[in-house]
Amino acid sequence: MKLERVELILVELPLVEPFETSFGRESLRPCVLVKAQSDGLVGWGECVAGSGPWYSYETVETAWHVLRSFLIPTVLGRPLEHPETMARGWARVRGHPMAKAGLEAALWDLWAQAQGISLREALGGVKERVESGISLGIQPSLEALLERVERALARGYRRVKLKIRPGWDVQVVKAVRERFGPIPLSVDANAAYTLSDLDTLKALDRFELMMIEQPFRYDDLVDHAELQKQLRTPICLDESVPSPEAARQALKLGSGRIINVKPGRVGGLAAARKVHDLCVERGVPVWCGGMLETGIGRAHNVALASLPGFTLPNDLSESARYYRRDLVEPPFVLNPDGTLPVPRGPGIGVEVVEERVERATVRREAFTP
Ligand code: SMG
Ligand code: MG
Repeated sequence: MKLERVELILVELPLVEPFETSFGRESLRPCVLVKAQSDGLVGWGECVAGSGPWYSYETVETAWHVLRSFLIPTVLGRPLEHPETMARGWARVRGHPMAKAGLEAALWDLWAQAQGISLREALGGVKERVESGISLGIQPSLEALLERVERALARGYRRVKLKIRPGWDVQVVKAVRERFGPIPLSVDANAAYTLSDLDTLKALDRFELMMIEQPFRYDDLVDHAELQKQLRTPICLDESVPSPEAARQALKLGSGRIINVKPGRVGGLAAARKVHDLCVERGVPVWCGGMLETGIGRAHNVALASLPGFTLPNDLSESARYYRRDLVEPPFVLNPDGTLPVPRGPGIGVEVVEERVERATVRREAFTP
């Protein structure tokens, strides 16, 4: 069995509603899909790089370039082996974790199918359902936010995360606490603060939040460690952990007490599992983050979140919260207990509806040996 063909497909999908964070507002989600073929099987991956270098330096265009020029050529025409073995081919490529994760994801799907097992089994996952949380973007008004929190709770989400930035923080959290009481609540700053905002962060410390996610710079570990010493609330690192090695350093420095695991940010599912294993060893809880994935990336993330160390609710919401018509069937629908089912079929366990992919496609390019 050889890897016969890899195709890159740039799709654009309108979000059900715009998503606003401290670094910007997004209404149309572009993403690069990776379709890998071998011996009659098709594996799918999703690259989570966005339209601009805001969340990280990667973009749709840098990912496309790195995939086509440096990553795909290292695996094309080779015998299909375990994704970790295949990934050794691009080990010398520095950075670009989202590009790597997109291709590796397609190989995981393909390889699991070739073994006749689910991605969950391939990764060593144990859970049949994973806890679902919701991340609520910055809203035009407090009323709009309160209404969304109410809807999320009624729908059964097990944790609500609020995006914050200077000017949309303490008062917002206070209002949510006053209206909804002791619900599982967290905040995510996407790197919008510095040590000079200590007063604000200390004010947030009084609201019994489950965590404060990524308050400081995307590449900082030192100031986060300083801050963690001064707060009761656990700091959760997201952007600051671009690899398993960075996770190890962050835990050594005490830069946070929780890690948000995103395969795209750390270079793939194998690297994500390494972060998980390291955290389990050290008694640090992890949860799976989200990048507004379509059902393809979501299926990979749900399988990852079935590993035993994912003990906190994940940023894995149901399909309908993001897209009117997801790219997969069946779409992800929340169970009444606020969990998402982990698909049991071979590979990612959901069917990619090619006709919907086609309709969302902006550009595609196929590679053969
Ligand atoms: O997929 O539900 C989701 C979004 C979760 O808030 C979310 N992600 O920093 O954790 C984060 C943000 C990054 C999103 S940028 C597109
Ligand atoms: Mg985050």
